[in-house]
Parts: sequence; C-alpha cells; structure tokens
Amino acid sequence: MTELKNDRFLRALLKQPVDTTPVWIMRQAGRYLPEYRATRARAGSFMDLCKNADLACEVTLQPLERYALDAAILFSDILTVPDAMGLGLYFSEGEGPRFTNPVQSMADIEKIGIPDPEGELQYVMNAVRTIRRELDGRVPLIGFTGSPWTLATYMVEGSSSKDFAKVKGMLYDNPKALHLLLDKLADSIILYLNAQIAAGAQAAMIFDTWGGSLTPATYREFSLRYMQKIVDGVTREHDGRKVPVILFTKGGAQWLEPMADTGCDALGLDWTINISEARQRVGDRVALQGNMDPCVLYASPDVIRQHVATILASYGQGSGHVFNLGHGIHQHINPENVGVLVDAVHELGQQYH
Ligand code: 1CP
Repeated sequence: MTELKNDRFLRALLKQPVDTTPVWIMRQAGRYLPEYRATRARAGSFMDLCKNADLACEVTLQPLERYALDAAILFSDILTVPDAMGLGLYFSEGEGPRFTNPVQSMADIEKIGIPDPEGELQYVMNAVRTIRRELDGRVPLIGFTGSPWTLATYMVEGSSSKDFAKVKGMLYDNPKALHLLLDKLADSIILYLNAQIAAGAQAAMIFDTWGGSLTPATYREFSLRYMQKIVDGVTREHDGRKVPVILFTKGGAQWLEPMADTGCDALGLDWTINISEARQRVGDRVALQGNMDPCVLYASPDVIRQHVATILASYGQGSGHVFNLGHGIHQHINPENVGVLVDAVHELGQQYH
C-alpha cells in the first residue's frame, strides 16, 4: 500500500505528536459546493451518485482540491445499511430520506437479514477501493456508519422525525422488538465497517446523530450498548497501522465518560460543550474531534478566525485534537469561508504542538 504523505489526522486520533492541528469538515462533500451540485445533477439521484464508484470518488475528492483538508470521508450515506436490509430507501426532493417498507412490528424485524457487505453493499466497497486508489496516499480515508439507534429511528419512523414518536413508542412498549432490531443492526454494522476497512478505510466514525433524543437510562440501554458491541467487534489494525474509531453522539455531551469507557479512540463533540471541559472530563483516554458551531461559517473571515483561535486555545497544548464542526456544514455556506477555517486551524494550531 502507498505511504501516507499526510498522517496528521491519524496521529492526532491516537494522541501522537503532530506539527499542527488536523482538520476536516463533516459533510465536506455536499451541497454547499457548486461542483458537488453539478456531479449530483449528472448522476441523476443521490443514490445513483452513491452507487457509482467513479462519481462517488469524484465528489469525495472535490473538497480536497479546494482546501488543505487532512482527511477524506467516503461519499455515501448511513442509510445504505437499512436499504440493503430491504427497506427501499429513496430521497424525495426537499423532504429528505424515506423508506417504502418501514419496520412496524416484531414480525417485520424477525424477517430482516444481515446484509453481505460484498453483496448488496458492494457498491460502497467499490467506492472505498476507487477513492483509495485516486487519493494515492495524500490523506487518510474515513469510513463510517450510523449507530444502530440512529438507523433504527429512520427504519421505524420511515423518514426523518422531529419527536421520534414511533420508535420511542416501540422502545417503551415493545423493548424486546427494538432490541432485536438494534442487535441485527450492530451485527450488520460490524461486518460493514470491517469490509470498509479491508477495502481501504483508515479510520471509522460512528454517527449517533439522534442519541441525544434519549433519556440517560435509555441512551445507555438502546444506543451506547450497541455502539459498545461495534467498538468490540471492529478491526482495530490493518495493513500495519491502527484504525482509530470515533464515536459521535450529537447532543451527547453529558455522556462523554461512558462513551470514552467503550474503548474507542476518539469522541466527536457538538458545539454545546467547551472542548476544555470535555478534555478535563475524559483525560488521556480518548482524543477529541470538534467542535465549532457550523453557523460560525455564516460570519466574516475575521470572526471565523477568532472562533478557530478560541477553540484551539480551549483544547490547549498537545496532540489529541482534530478540528471539525460540531455537526455537518450547511448548504448555504459560502465555500470561501471553509478555506478561511482550514487555513486558520493549520496556522494558529502550530503553537500548541
Ligand atoms: O441532495 C443531496 O445531495 C443529499 C444530501 C446528502 C448528502 C450530501 C445526504 C442525504 N447524504 C449526504 C452524504 C453524507 N451523509 C455523508 C458524506 C460524506 C461527507 O461528510 O462529506 C455522510 C457522512 C452522511 C451521514 C448521514 N446521513 C448522517 C449522519 C451525519 C449527520 O449529518 O448527522 C445522517 C443523519 C444521514 C441521513 C441523511 N442523508 C441525507 C440527508 C439529507 C440526511 C439527514 C436527514 C435528517 O435530517 O433526518
């Protein structure tokens, strides 16, 4: 395999010394970039884009052509796994993701099988292989998955949701059914992530976007427990290098200690906590990724630089910080502001290493 020319991102996740703080942006390949919108139009639909390895590779690399980012992230979606389970994923314009066959009962859940990552999901592995070849060692490639709980919210609701009425109804009224679904998802995800790693993903991130909707007790029982199963089952070393695992629960700042106890390598932080406080609480156990409010990117370059400086200073001296937003970049951001952020992190980050 090709030597990595820039391994700052992997080194920071493992708390090894770096020359400056690495940075990437959640949803860095996306609708705020005109070149993304052009490729997506050529592909036809969002899923056609995900299923075409050459086009998925093209959009993965687009942000790297513009900005000095320290990592690439596979262009795909968390909902590929439920789609491969037979739920029939489609994206209706302006409405987000939808499933033709949502899961409503124990009988529905019993019928669900574990997808073969080199079968129904082979298009994802083909994208990983193509991207690794085209990256040619420039920066590492991040593979990812949704958390079992987050995937279950879409599978039971049938779409995005504001109050999670159906899935939480199942949680309280039929926990056995929900546990069976979460367990099948965890088993599927372990195979899926391990296949991504075998295909060339060099780090793995678990997006628990909706974990923050749970109570402290139900978070542990229905979200964290299944992320623990994944951390225990995922390949942690490949091709002579550690494969760091990042857990991100949006709205999960109150659970950083139990998240760190899973044995993952890093925690993603949203913007609702000071990164200095997060660092104090987790100590040396994990690295931290985050955590600028995505809305700062609506401000002027000077303000963006100030916020970058504040977050870098808040983390303080030493390795173990990967700069990122606290959640995905919005579609109406001016792309030039992303360049301001990335350059500010590299320039102002040096003094902390
Ligand atoms: O019209 C379009 O072009 C679709 C917009 C879009 C994009 C760019 C969707 C639909 N997915 C993606 C790509 C995507 N999704 C990536 C690509 C890599 C990158 O970061 O550059 C990743 C990592 C995801 C992960 C994802 N999909 C998450 C977890 C991360 C997060 O943002 O919280 C979630 C919740 C989804 C579901 C999903 N897919 C798409 C949309 C619009 C949504 C969110 C729907 C909702 O709010 O419920």
